[in-house]
Amino acid sequence: MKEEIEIPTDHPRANSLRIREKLVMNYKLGIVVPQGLIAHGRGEAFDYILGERTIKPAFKAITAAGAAMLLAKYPVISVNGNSSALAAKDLVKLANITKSKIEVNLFYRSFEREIAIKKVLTEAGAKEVFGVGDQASARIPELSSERRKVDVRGIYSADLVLLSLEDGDRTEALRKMGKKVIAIELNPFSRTAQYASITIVDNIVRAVPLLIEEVQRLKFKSRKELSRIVKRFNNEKNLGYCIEFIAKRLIEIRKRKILYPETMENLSPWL
Ligand code: PTJ
Repeated sequence: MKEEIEIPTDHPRANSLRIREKLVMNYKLGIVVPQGLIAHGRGEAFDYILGERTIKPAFKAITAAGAAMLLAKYPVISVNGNSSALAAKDLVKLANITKSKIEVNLFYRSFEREIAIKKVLTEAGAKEVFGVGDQASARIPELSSERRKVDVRGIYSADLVLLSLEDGDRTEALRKMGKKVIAIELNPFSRTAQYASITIVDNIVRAVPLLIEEVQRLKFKSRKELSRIVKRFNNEKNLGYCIEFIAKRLIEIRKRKILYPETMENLSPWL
């Protein structure tokens, strides 16, 4: 499917507009729900404040996430409409290098969407996709949304779940089941961000490629060293740094009327 409009390459917000086009196209294909477009808008607002770049605390979380995925016995990557539209290829690549399973898990569940998302993931190279139709017959306890439906061979049995663009209830419920949760979430105030074991406050389109690079680097480390990396990481503290970064950036913008990333150098050490 073609983009609605040709986005001028020299447009200052070309990248952001291209991402929007991707979501709109995927909405038309029945992969993204209309609510997903609204959710993206919330993410965009946070990304705008962050300066549309990966900040230092996100890099720290990515290192911890890479180590945790390599240490996990049964890692599963949970995919929904937005994440498959924005990062299917990279998520499949990440699954391959971390030996993770991939499962479709939707808030607005319908069989048609499950099949459409499975197709996207299969075309992106996934050999096996869990959580479609009757396969999602297991239940996450104490969760009433459609997200409670999981695959017994996937999320239900996982010791670690990587999820993104999500509502907080399931993260909390998965933690109660004793699972480690890695969340990719632009909003550090969200319940997902607060409940996850490791929160990567970054745009999924930047975070997953960086996570792949980090896993490639970390895979030569010993399990002892990987455990040390995970133990040293403190999610609450790291979220605090993200919030401090946002506060400083807002004050900086207010004081100097700056808006653009090239003027953000003075915000180090957070960048
Ligand atoms: O495909 P479904 O049926 O599972 O539905 C997916 C949506 C996204 C509609 C559903 O999970 C939902 O309603 O999510 P929320 O509660 O709106 O939360 C989405 C979160 O994703 C928000 O807190 C945003 O900040 C965040 N977000 C949006 N875009 C991005 C993002 N985080 C990282 N990268 C993004 N590109």
